[in-house]
Amino acid sequence: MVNKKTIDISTEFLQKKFPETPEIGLILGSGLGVLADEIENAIKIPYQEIPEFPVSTVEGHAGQLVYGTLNGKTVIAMQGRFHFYEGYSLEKVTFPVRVMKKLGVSTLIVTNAAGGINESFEAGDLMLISDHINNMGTNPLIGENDKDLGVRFPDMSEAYSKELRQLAKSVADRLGISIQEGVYVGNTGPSYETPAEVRMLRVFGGDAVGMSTVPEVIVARHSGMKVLGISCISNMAAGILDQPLTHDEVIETTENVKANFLSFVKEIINQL
Ligand code: 6GU
Repeated sequence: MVNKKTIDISTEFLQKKFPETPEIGLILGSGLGVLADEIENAIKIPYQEIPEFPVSTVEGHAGQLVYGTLNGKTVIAMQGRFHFYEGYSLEKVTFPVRVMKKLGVSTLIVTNAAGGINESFEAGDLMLISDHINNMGTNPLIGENDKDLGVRFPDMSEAYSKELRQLAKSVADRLGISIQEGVYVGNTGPSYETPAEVRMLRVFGGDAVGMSTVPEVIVARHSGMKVLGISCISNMAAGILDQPLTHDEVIETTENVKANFLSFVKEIINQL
């Protein structure tokens, strides 16, 4: 179970640094961290400086929180997230979401790079997440439930807000950006799927597959936040095209859709 005290300690540390309550939280996926560079009057806080935040076990920087304004709204963004495949428990993976909630965030925009399962998709597409399949074999809420954080058995029938999806679709229309919509499958990684696994996930109803997002969204819903999810289809999943998957391709594609992604998310925030 999450220790409320640790949430409070991180939150109080951050509140002292922030002049106002952030209303919108952003989790930025692989290659999509550039959105945080657009935040005005930014206050940047490396994760390792935040007491009780998960510590990076690998060398290099795990990432940072970026607080400030985006289109007039007060936001807090995670530039870099914690992944299950890195060895963090799901409690640690989702800890920043608990802190965002405690800070006052009511709407969470979650982004990721994902592999396309739906054969009508192509690399470079943006996909609104309509729903997800938790294929991680575990759940961040396992353990004793703290009633102050949410109910024991949270409803997941509208994990991704219908209202926010409608708003996102009207924004895409207006900007002339074409978007897909579909079901995101959360796998643990770090190996990519085999072609047989991709066929199985397609039969299961998946449209895209990645290694994140599902735990964070479960915790966001447990804590009563509204969620909008956006996947950048960085590549087609294994076995669809006759080519191997590389992380370089993931980064290269996100580089190419950056401009669309930025204007899309910024305009959604403007409309919130
Ligand atoms: Cl093909 N699979 C998974 N699990 N994650 C990905 C991906 C594929 N492409 C980008 N991220």
